[in-house]
Amino acid sequence: MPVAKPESSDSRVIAHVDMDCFYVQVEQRKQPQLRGLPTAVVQYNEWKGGALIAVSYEARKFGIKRSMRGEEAKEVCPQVQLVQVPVARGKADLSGYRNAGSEVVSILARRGRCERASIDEVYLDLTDAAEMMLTDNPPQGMETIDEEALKSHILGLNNEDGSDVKENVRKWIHRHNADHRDKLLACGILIVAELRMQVLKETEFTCSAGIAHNKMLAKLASGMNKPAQQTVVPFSSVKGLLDTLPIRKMKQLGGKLGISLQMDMGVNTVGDLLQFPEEKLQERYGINTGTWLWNIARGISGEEVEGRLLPKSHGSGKTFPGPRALKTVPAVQHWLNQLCEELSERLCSDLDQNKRIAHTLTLHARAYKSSDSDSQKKFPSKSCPLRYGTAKIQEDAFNLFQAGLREYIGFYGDKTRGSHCRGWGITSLSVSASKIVPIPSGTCSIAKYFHGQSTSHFSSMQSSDNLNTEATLSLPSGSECYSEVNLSEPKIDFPKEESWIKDTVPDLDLQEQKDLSSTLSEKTQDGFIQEDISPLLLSGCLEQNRSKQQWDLSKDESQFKSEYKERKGKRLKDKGTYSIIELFKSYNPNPSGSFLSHEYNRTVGGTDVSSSSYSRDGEEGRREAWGYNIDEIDPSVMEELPPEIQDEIKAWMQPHEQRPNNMVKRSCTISHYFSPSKKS
Ligand code: DCP
Repeated sequence: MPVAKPESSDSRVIAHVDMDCFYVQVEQRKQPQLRGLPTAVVQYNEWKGGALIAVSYEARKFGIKRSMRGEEAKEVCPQVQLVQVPVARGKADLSGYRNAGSEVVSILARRGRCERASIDEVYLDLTDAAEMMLTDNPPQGMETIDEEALKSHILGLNNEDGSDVKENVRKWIHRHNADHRDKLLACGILIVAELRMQVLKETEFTCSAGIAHNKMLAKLASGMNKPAQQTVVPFSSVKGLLDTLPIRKMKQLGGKLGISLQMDMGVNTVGDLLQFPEEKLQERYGINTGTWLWNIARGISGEEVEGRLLPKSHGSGKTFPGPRALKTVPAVQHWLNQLCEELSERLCSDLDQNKRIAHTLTLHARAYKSSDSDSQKKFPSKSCPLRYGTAKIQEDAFNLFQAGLREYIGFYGDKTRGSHCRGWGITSLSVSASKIVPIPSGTCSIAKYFHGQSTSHFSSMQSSDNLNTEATLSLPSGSECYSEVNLSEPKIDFPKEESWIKDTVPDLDLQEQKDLSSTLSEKTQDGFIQEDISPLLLSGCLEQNRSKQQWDLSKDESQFKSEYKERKGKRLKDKGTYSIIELFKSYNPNPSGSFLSHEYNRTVGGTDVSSSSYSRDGEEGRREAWGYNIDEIDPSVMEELPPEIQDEIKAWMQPHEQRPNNMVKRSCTISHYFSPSKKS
């Protein structure tokens, strides 16, 4: 948790903008006849009319809530309009909502640093815009104040009975004797009101906002008055707001920490925290958390608005509640393939539109064992380096699932080997791609080449040879009795099927460490070394075939550790090459996933296409076949390439007669980087 910088935070102007009943608004824009009617968006699902995931404010007046099912909503309000979430690949398709969110973000980002926090939430740092307004056209001197700004709720403003609320707001904004902080907030009020009106004009969506001196307070405020309103927290009102605020309402205190504060420390409101000295909180919860708690009690938060318009990760998931739980490996694979296909599409468009690449693929699942006392055991999440291409993502995700399932079923699975009853069920599956970074600027020309060929090449790689059978899971074959598992037992819950990955995406650096330590400390029961070790470990090991089969399974722990150190050292040494190596590795179309394949080691003169292309005559042909001109390589890219590739490119750029003889042979390396290799 960030440690605050109290001295600077008072003079910032931060807004949190949250769309109102967002999915409903998106559907109402598509079907304008629904505007003004009690409407709810329902998750694709036939059971009891599906789960409500967004409810219009008109419907809320009838008591309709998000936790209800469609049929319940109809009972409460027969005229409620239920709209189904669009469906693609047998699951909810959220792309329309995501795109609508992007439309809003592009408008909000016009006045300051903008951080997209979720599918319908944005933080804005408007400090510079407010300072500028204060200099050029201060609100105190404005003759007229925009009507929308006058509708603001200013916490602490005395709106006694009978007083004209808008007039009070106007006076507050016009105050000449206000301190600098309040003057800045007054500018924030005008800027945010204007932005919200712009959003309405351009997208037809309404939103609500909180305006304060930091993110924490702005977020608290934005939910206070909805829909289509804005709430302001002047510095002088912070204490009053926090004194009575239930501790669990604070972001990050809804979970275990909040419970501990209540149970162990008797803290029920944020204000209750004020009684504890910082040292005491640090003693109990550690230095950082202790300081953070001490700060939030005083409304202090140094968390910066990150300039991020794009999501931190992409995810695709689906739940399979109750009787719909997946009970066979092929059923899981079927759904994983659907999810991976969607994920792959999104990764491609992110690459295409934003020039970003993702590095880590993670599989999450929820599962149950029907006849196991250890029913609390969670299905382990697994990660591995992400390789681009639908077939590869599908293959890797399936491998991650298999590894997770083995760990999950443990000895139980072994015991039932050969029997008909396996007794597990998967109630939710999701795949996500994280560690998304922009392609280093110098690599754009190369990326363009890869991207140009990627779609067709990768889509043609849909293979059936990656369909591992249950035998590889050490499970009995046949799936008949899976359906016999008693499914009345598992708890049926209906979380949303797909969700925007909010700030809950785990800190991957920490995750990597955890993954690594678990890899070092355990060799899985089946002798399969997990691939959810640090992706950096794998990327640092360029010569190492990533294919699991090629890991030396007999390695003991110390060998493994020393190898890790060695690879890590290499990675650090090759730091500058990391990003582009990752990029190339991701695009490496070799089905084995090997960076330096068998094919690469063949000498020139072999009959395979790639090696024959290194003859001088073949060189032009290869250039043509790639559709990529080597001369177009941005020189700045060179520094990022591994030394052997740099040598090779330099040699290519030299006049032919100056090339050292061995260069022809060495050019195999670059061919492997750049060429779409044959399927072996
Ligand atoms: N959403 C979802 N499943 C949930 C919660 C939300 O699919 N369990 C989707 C539908 C919502 C959107 O995310 O429209 C935004 O969620 P919010 O929590 O911001 O709620 P709304 O925007 O619907 O309503 P509000 O006006 O209360 O913010």
